[in-house]
Amino acid sequence: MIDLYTATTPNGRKVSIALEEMGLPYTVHGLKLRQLEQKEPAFLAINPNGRIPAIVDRDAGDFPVFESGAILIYLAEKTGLFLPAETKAKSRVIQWLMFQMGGIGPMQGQANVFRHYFPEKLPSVQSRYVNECKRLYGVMDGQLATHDFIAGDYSIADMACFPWIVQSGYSGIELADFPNLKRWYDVLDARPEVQRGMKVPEMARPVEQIVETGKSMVMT
Ligand SMILES: N[C@@H](CCC(=O)N[C@@H](CS)C(=O)NCC(=O)O)C(=O)O
Repeated sequence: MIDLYTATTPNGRKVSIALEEMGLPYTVHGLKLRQLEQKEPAFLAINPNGRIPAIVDRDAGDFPVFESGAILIYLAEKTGLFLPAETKAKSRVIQWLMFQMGGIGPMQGQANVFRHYFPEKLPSVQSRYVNECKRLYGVMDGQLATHDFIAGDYSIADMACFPWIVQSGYSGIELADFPNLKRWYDVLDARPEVQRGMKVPEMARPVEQIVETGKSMVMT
């Protein structure tokens, strides 16, 4: 059994999508980020960085894993699914996973902060992050012009990117400007496992803390 510590954010949902796709049984612990449950000592013992997601593998001596990309690799290696064993194919998946972890995630996260939460309106800063996101979306769109999925076959790299692309409109990006990415998005969006993973954790917060963004709900 896997314990999943998560919240209603893209980084959390990468992991619930992967757990659903891999058919692994898991228990969800939804953390209230606004109440700083992720900074509690009990959670810091699992993730010293004090952020979601994190997992504890109860079948592996209560082994804790933090950082969503590391969690996806751990789960893929545990199950032998969605990460090829062959060195070059595996490298391709990890390259695109790192592209998401170091690019799409941080840049789109900052775009959201400066567009929606930061007290001052700083147009040049907003443009900086939104434009960098558009550039990264263009890179994905180019890759998907010649590939069905981001790294060849469907993999943990796709699972890592999807919950961020779901939020494109909220981040000031028009998905229709990236037709190959939109085609890929529609394929993933139709998968029942992805749909189930995107619903984790169930909403447990007052509605005024939540912004409706198309099919996904994100924290304000
Ligand atoms: N690189 C980390 C980022 C994790 C992260 O930023 N988590 C956010 C939610 S998506 C969080 O826990 N924010 C609350 C906080 O920083 O206290 C990962 O991919 O796991």
